[in-house]
Amino acid sequence: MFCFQCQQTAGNKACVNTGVCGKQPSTSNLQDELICELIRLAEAAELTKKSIQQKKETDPKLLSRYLNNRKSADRLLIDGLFTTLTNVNFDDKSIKDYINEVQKNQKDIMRCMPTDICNISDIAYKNSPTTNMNSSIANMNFSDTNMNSSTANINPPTCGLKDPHDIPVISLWDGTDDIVSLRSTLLFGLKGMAAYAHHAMNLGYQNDNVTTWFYKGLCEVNREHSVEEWIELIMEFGKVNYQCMELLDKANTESFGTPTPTKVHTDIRKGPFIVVSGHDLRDLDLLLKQTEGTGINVYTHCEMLPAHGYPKLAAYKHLAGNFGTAWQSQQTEFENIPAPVLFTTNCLMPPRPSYEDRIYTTSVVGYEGMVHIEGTKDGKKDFTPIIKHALKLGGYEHDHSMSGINGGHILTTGFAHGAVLSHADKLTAAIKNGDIKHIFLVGGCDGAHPGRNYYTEFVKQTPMDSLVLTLACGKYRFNDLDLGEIDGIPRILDMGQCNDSYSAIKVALALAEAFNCDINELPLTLVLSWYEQKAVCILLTLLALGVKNIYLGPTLPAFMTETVVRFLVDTYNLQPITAPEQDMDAILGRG
Ligand code: FSO
Ligand code: SF4
Repeated sequence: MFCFQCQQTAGNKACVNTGVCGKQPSTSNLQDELICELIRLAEAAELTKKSIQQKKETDPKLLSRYLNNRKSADRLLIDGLFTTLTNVNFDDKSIKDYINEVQKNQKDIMRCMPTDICNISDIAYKNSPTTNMNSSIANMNFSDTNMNSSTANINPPTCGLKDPHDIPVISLWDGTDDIVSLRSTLLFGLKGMAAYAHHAMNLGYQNDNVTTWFYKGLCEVNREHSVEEWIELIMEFGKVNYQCMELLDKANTESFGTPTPTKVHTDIRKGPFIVVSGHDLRDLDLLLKQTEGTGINVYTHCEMLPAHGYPKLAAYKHLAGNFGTAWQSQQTEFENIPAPVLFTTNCLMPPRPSYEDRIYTTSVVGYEGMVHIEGTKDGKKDFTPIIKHALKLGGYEHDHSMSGINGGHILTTGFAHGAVLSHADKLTAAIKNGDIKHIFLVGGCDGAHPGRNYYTEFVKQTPMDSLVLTLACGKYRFNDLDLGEIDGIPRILDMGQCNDSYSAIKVALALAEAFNCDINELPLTLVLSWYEQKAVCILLTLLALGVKNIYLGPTLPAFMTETVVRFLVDTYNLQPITAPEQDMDAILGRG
């Protein structure tokens, strides 16, 4: 196995035996295989589309069959990429089944290709000799003269391509370090964007530009490019991901209302309950509907906390509070609770025997031996197994204080862009008159890395005349701190999940407009923590939008080579975090 896609990768280099996340070599290899099959699917779909377009007269039946199959491919690409994200799916069987489904779709799509037109010369022939060329391709006759010398002996067919496995797919980790790094940056960004597109799609929202870019992105991963071309592609991707984040924001707010500041309890009421983790608001909504009137209370865990801010979700009286802290503490926090836990997305850790029978997965999440709640094609889900389990366990006999694990206090969430910008005048006035001298966005993922207490210390050191915007699960490092208020505005404002990073960008852009300045001229500093691939796509979006001076930690991505890091530092003044006081001094221009 070879995997270096997340922050906790072994030795900050790569996991090559078993993943630090618990991923086994067989799973890792299957995930790579799945990525290659998704690339092949994207190539097959684009190739077929082009062939159909090149026909003088389009056969309407063929076109409609193609469009139907392409619709299935949209979902397969998005969910397939999401499946391979860190801490999502550890279940070899489900990944194998998924690969089979993708291969079936590749064939169905290619059956729509007009028999007399074939464009295989458009695809990966510019790849290096390390490309896994299928021998049937290698023996075909070339008519294309536009090839580089390393592949000039490989001949594309003139027509009649039928088998998806005739489409060459790159070896993901082969090539010079810089090229593997740039290819990986785009691939990991695509994985992150797939998570956003997945949630939006679950709510019935799609954006053609975004969906089309999954095809384009995967095909480009399968090409050779110069460093400059890779960077251009990565920046283009960052802009498309912004559209995807905007789409998800629209999907969530139109479905569940504009988030409003909401107080959330952290203790557990007596009686049966279910804990819901992950990011998918639709799954939470479905579960809340199905548990209404059953006497079961539902508690959010980790990244599900911001769900309390959405009016339509908050309206469920049995959405009772938030349980525990960030994902990396789940193995101790889930140990003794008398309740089952539902994982709608990441971050799932290998469950300990003491609670493994209480873990349920749904959607792209998977773990061998856990009960998986499958959805129907039209998105219906039956949560009866977990509901019955919760009733059987019965919960606590009395109201239960969770003060041992982050309980015993009230958290506040719901400060997404709608809520913050409804006070835009107050905010700009406070900045103008000096009541607010600086705004920090301290957000991103949490994790087990020891250096992550940097973020707690950093927030503790923020001056009293500064605001701290936050989002994602990294907030659990400091969201129980009482930092007080400025003019009635709480100093810590929870803008939502990592999936809501759009909110932070929107607020920053609105402030820049109000002050008639560039985003980089605002008294605003982004201090980010990264863990998995959603953080990668967010970072690429920020860079593509021209945001500079971002502080990033706890370590820089292992998949970024010195050349790539140097480019980011030189162009965007990206700063690896150092020590809280040192960075604070630099940001505020002290000492
Ligand atoms: Fe945290 Fe996990 Fe939201 Fe990430 S739960 S670490 S960016 O997967 O998803 O912030
Ligand atoms: Fe290692 Fe992260 Fe890959 Fe898991 S996802 S195998 S921890 S690099």
